[in-house]
Amino acid sequence: MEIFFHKNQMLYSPKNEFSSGNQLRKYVESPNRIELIIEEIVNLKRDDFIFKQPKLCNIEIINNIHSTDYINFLKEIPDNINEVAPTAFAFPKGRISKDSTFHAKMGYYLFDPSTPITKDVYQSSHYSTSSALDAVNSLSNNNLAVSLSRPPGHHAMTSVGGGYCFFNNIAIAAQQIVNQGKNVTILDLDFHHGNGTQEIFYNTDKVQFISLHGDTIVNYPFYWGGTDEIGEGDGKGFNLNFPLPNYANDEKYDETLELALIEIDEYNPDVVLVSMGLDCYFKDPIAGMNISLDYYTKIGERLAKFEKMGIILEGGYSNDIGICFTNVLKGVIT
Ligand code: SP5
Ligand code: ZN
Repeated sequence: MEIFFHKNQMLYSPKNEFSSGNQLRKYVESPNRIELIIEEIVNLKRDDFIFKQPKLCNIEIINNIHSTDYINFLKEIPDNINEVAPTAFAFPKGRISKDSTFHAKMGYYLFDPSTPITKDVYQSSHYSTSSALDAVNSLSNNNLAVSLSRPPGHHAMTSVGGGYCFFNNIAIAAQQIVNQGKNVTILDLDFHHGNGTQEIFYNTDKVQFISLHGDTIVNYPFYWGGTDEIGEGDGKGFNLNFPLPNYANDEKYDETLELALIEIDEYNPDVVLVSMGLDCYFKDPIAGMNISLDYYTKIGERLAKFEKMGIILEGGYSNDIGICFTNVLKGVIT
């Protein structure tokens, strides 16, 4: 099994974020998350787990999903920007000009202030996406692939980033498979609803999107993630949300996961891509579910039946993220 990751994904390392109102707090989506995961993978001492560096992908591939002006916004960070976040938003709708200030552009291209902009955001995001793409491309020769994508991706929409996400890594990778005439299921197991992935594939039947998440009436990202969001047009019936009650335990989660897996069997995709967040873990500092370390192995066991699968990292912020992640891998492999 090949595990994709590039050291330039570590460059993006903001100090603070605005969160839950007006409090400034430490940015939890840190490069250390990847270090913890790599450390645990190395500890497994399996010579069939091979780390690979992705090659930087062509921007046209990202442009299949994200608009040119959004990509350029992230690419053209002014030299004097150190670490800034938007505080005024183009809500409910607005306009932007090439002469707008950078502050104004941030409020147009980001949907929340927890996504700080630094000079490294583009470079790290480009490599994060490249890792996901190369992992998914490796599925033509292998049945299983892993991408340690960071920054994560599932909150990023076509033309707006948010929730620590800039490029929607899994969506960009899924689109590559669709372009080969195949169908994909994206199973999103991050604690937070994958609103970006949902938006991107809302009108297509080529990608089935299934998300299990903390109920968004009371949890981030708040405005999406209900059971009534089922897709539109050709996509109707191919978007499935499974909101879970706060502090749902292993048993409740497993019951719901089984329902989701039945839906995937019915859809019968060529490839399954998993948005693997580890923030349902009971010790996660920002989320609110009650999943145990052992249950992460069980999740892996449940996923093991898929013939072609790519596991793409999303969130997960506890110091046990490495153990959570390798427990999933152990479950998939055995
Ligand atoms: C990829 C991903 O997991 N993104 C998550 C982004 C969540 N951002 C805002 C979280 C605010 C949570 N506030 C919780 C306070 C806990 N005491
Ligand atoms: Zn999350």
